Amino acid sequence: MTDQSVVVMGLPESGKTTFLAALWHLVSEDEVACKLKYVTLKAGNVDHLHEIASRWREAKKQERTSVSGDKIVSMVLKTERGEPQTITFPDVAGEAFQQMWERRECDEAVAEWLKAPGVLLFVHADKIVTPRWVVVEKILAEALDVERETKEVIDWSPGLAPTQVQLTDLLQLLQSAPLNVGPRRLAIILSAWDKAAKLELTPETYLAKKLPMLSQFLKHGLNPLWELRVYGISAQGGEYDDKNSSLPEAKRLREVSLPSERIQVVYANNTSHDLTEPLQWLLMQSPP
Ligand SMILES: Nc1nc2c(ncn2[C@@H]2O[C@H](COP(=O)(O)OP(=O)(O)OP(=O)(O)O)[C@@H](O)[C@H]2O)c(=O)[nH]1
Ligand SMILES: [Mg+2]
Repeated sequence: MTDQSVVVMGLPESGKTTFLAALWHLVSEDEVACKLKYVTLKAGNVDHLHEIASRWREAKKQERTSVSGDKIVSMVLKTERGEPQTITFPDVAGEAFQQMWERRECDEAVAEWLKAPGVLLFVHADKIVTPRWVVVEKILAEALDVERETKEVIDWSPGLAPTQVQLTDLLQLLQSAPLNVGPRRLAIILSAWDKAAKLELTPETYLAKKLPMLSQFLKHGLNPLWELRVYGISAQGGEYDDKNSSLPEAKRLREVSLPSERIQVVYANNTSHDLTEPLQWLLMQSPP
């Protein structure tokens, strides 16, 4: 058996825990065809997985992962050729990654995880903070005939930086000492893809349109030993209920007879329900 680590990265509320919840349901219930099959679960994380998967099945949003509450999730999955692989992923709070950008700090435990050869980088497709241009805002305000708020001056802080700036910096940190470990596979996951799908773009084109600087960095600034794929993933299939809401969409999703069929995974022009597809790619040996 080979042991592999996959690190799940992403700014706060980028869809990391929801992905793990849906993955656990998918592999443990075996309702649809998947590239990797469930064999067994390693100790230490069972309660967390059951809890998040149960929320997922009930079409309820996940709780925010607390900074002190990172959970290590470790499961044995089998490839199509029958080879078992232990895959370990930490369910880390997004604040840990934001802190790397804002304060140039990182816990030792998180730094160790960040040396994994397989990286899943989550970006919530519908919560991208874009750069704001004063000139454009002025033109828009005039066109809409609304008064612009100009009285309050807000000091700049790193947390206000656009999503693509923060993510490009995180990737640069992974390519610099002490985290530069040589060849890696990077899967960028555009989560909540149900929100983006109406534009009918491939995930790669969506990324280039919505996060152009990150897209250019991926083309020209990535370590040449790294390999990249961009996925669009809807781990929920639509909007789930939170504490205060009871949405018709969540009700519709609860009524899908096989819950695994809520999941949508898009790579280039192919669509499936198989969340293990990016994992299988991350675990594959690169050609020599
Ligand atoms: N519409 C839609 N929303 C999603 C999907 N996946 C995640 N979300 C929403 O995205 C938000 C964040 O999801 P989480 O899985 O909690 O994100 P996280 O990255 O674990 O967040 P932290 O624990 O704060 O770091 C929640 O409101 C989810 O309901 C999806 O497939 N579709
Ligand atoms: Mg979380």
